[in-house]
Amino acid sequence: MRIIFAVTLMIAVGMLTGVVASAQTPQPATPNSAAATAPSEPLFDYQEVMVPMRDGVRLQTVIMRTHGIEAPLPILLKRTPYGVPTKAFDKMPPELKELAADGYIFVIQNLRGRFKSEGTFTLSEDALVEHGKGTIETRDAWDTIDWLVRNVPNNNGSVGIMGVSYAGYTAAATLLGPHPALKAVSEQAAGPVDEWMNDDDHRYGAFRLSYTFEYAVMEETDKLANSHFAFDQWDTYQWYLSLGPLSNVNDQYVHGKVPYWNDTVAHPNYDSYWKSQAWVVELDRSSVPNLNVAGFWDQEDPWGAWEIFRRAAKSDPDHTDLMVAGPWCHGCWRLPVEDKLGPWSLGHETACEFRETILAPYFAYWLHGKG
Ligand code: PG9
Repeated sequence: MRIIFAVTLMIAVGMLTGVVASAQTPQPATPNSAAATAPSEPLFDYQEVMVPMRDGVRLQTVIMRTHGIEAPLPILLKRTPYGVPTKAFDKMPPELKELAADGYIFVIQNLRGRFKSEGTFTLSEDALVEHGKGTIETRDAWDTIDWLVRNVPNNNGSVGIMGVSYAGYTAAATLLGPHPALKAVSEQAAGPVDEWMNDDDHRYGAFRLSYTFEYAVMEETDKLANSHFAFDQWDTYQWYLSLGPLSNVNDQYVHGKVPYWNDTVAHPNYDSYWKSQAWVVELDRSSVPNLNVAGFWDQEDPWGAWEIFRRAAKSDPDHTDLMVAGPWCHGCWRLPVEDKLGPWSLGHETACEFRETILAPYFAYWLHGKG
């Protein structure tokens, strides 16, 4: 482990109150002045496009350029199964504030088979490894980046990819076959990397029933939504206790319609089904600068991030395999402020500090050439 920024953090809360604000932040209207009636400037220019992949499948993609910056800007991509914004953000999302101040073309894309993206989404096949070529997400990211640098007006030719959890996995999967324009990756709470060994659905093979069932239902019952299973009682622990054998999930509730659930219960052991999806075993070098982020208190993906870091460190001559870990739950460094663990004060703000002093400078360096 070459470089670890253990984020037990450095700057006092008081010093953080003046966090960088976007130059585009709308000013409060002044009563009885022209400004009171003039429409405020948008934060972003918005466009939705369908980006073609090499097999003809087109992916729903939103492009949001920081408004009001004329210079060519880098592209910062996120690839997600959870949906894309239907219009430009009219308030700055806290997790983008520090980045947006530098100016980016933010691109958010639905994975194949999710929402308006064409093709089929299956939780397992999307992580299937093709030796030497990565996963389907390695390939779709490559095609997307290729299209973006050729077609998005006024981009500077440099692309970054960033995301948390599933979008952390899709970011990390680019390390297995990066497009030449991809200059920086930040995979965050990135998992799973080996779904039977650890992360979301198992702990060394011990099955996490409620998480696996509810997540598979969420992603695989409706293409156009993140669905939540309709429990008929408040106490879901009791619901699971009363369920009886696992076969009752299909017999009584989802009737074989959730592929990932069917596959998971059909493969209780570490067999070729799981091994063929353990994409991280293909990772043996830091192919692109990568800022890996993990939370010490992440109950979903506590392992994948570290495993990616460990494997990428096998060949890292330029010291670009970086790790940040902090006192965070799953993705909690995106919160507006994070100075507590549950009810307990940590005595220190950690989320803005991470974004302002580590994340934004990292992308500014690799994509804007600043710093
Ligand atoms: N931990 C979630 C997940 C990632 C990948 C596969 C399955 C689940 C997530 O929060 O996105």
